[in-house]
Amino acid sequence: MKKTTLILGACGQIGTELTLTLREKYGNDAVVATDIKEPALAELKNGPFEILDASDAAGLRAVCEKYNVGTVYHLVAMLSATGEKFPMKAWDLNMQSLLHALELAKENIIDKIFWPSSIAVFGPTTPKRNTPQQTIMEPSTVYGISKLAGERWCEYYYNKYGVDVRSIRYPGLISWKSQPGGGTTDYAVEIYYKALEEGKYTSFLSEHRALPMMYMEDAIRATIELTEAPSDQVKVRSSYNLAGISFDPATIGASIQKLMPEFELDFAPDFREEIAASWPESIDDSAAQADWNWTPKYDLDSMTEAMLSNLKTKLQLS
Ligand code: AKB
Repeated sequence: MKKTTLILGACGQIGTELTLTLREKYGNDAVVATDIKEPALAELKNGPFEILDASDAAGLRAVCEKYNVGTVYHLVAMLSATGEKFPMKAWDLNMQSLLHALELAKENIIDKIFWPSSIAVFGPTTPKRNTPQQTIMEPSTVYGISKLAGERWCEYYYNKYGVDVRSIRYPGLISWKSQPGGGTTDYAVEIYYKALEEGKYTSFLSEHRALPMMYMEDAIRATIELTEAPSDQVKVRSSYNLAGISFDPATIGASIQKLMPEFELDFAPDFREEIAASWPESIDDSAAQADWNWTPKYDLDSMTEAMLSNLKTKLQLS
């Protein structure tokens, strides 16, 4: 039986698009989608789909054996804002599910793991601009602490057991096919929905709170490029910095106003402002560029154009 690819968290913001892209590339049956819940998007059932709680070690092992899984894309996590409300749940989910996958790779039940880290591994003491690959890392959120611990585990399993694990520190991801949930960077998706539906938006981050961001199409391409790169090119086994676009709420608002001059934006920062204030404003990803030739395609205005036109069709607005 040919090896298959397994997606954990296939109904989430990244999982949805990654599943669709990999199935287009390799065929529906080659990609097994799993999630703790049934998919809202019927297309995710065009290939094998299993209900799976990624923190259930026995369930994960059974699915890997049933489908002869080679590569696992592990996309299950509780994000920064929700993690602050449920710290122990976030820690348990984020750590257990990763360790179960690493153990399966150590036992050679699976061959390779992609696991996402985040800009949340950085904290208030990290240099804010052009944040280097290696720098001070003192995250102040439970999510960030779990991602930093996860990075250390990934590198440990690679060094000790030769587990082929690959990872990216995702910036905030902006997409139209599926929505994010529970993150601090989610405002940059909501703003496009509200612009089209209501012509105005109140940002939960302040006007000049800049963060590293990326359009989903670039993030999916980076994820697949890194996971499929020859092993000797993957020199960082904790997690790679990845840069796309850096902007603040006022600047994304101005980008929308170029196409929708009547769009109104105001600001009412809430608890997520403090989380965002602890993160970098921009990222140095020269290691990803040098090791596996990473280059983003989208800038802010091309992303705005793509988001508004795709969402208009999706929301059936004229
Ligand atoms: C979040 O806001 O929590 C995530 C992230 C930056 O990892 N989008």
